[in-house]
Amino acid sequence: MARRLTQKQQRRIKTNQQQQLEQHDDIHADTTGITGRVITNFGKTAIVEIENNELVRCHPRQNIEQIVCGDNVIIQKLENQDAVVTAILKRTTLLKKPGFGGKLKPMAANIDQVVIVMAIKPVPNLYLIDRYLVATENLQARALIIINKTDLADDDTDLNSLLNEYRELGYKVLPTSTTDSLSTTALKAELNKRTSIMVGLSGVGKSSLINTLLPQQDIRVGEVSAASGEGTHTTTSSMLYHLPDGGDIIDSPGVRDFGLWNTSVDDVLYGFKEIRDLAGQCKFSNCKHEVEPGCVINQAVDKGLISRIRFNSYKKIIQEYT
Ligand SMILES: Nc1nc2c(ncn2[C@@H]2O[C@H](COP(=O)(O)OP(=O)(O)OP(=O)(O)O)[C@@H](O)[C@H]2O)c(=O)[nH]1
Ligand SMILES: [Mg+2]
Ligand SMILES: [Zn+2]
Repeated sequence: MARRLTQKQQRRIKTNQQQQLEQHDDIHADTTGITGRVITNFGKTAIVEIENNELVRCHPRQNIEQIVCGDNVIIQKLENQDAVVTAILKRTTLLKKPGFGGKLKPMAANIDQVVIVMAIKPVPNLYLIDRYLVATENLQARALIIINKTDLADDDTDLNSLLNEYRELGYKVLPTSTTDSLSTTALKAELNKRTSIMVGLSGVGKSSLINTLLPQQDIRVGEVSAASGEGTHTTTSSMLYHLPDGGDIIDSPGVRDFGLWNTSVDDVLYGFKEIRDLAGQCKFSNCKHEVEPGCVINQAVDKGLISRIRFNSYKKIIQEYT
């Protein structure tokens, strides 16, 4: 349950926020110092990588906005104490996730690819994939869909129809298993030259997959306990790793949703590329694609040109998130 703040606390937070806004310009103007990239952050501490792969323990200057994994920052080293992050450089993208009370909080920055990881068992949830895709499209990042744990597939698993559903839309879909090195080599090729983030429910194998790509690092990998279905060594904070063949990958804690709070109907439409491509052709320019006559989207669904499952996801996201 969200923590309730007293009126006094609320007033103090308001004043603090006001002060932060006023000082904001100063922070960004202060760009003397050493440039680095945030590898991880926990509480009030960040680990920043500077030149020669040196890792520096830092604290953000008090008036600075929340820094996140993947941020490019300016730091100042101090004698006999932790360094200070004095500025955040302009971000190309900022991925957010809901924090306590449903308020969005930043999760990772400067991402150009979102790797959506599903496990083949239990059956991948297409509605969840569609929600991740809407957030990814709106982030202007590339989406890569991974169906992991293919070694667990049995005769009933219809892997191909799953793969094709999204391949037909133009998304790259890779089946993987940590026991199949060909599949992880294919994954490695997709991560090259990009900053990617792994997202997906807890226990689908995000950390395990990253582990297969790194020479020595031992990321803690969770055993999904049969009783609770919860991961026990679950990843608790996002962490950026360099891949030996190029590219950076951010491991993130399992999240059910990101970036879909305060979403507009237009954002949701933008998230479904096959629907957005047709939307301008409806008879009425303000068509909501519900029961209007001359709705090209509904016609395309009836003709099988747009998948009914995807159209249902579209309607459900609008209902739940806008
Ligand atoms: N059979 C099989 N098990 C796998 C595979 N990948 C991961 N696992 C197992 O799945 C469990 C969860 O793996 P993790 O890598 O911790 O999952 P995660 O997605 O990082 O989970 P969180 O950090 O909680 O978000 C572990 O017991 C892994 O050994 C796979 O390809 N096949
Ligand atoms: Mg993990
Ligand atoms: Zn329409």
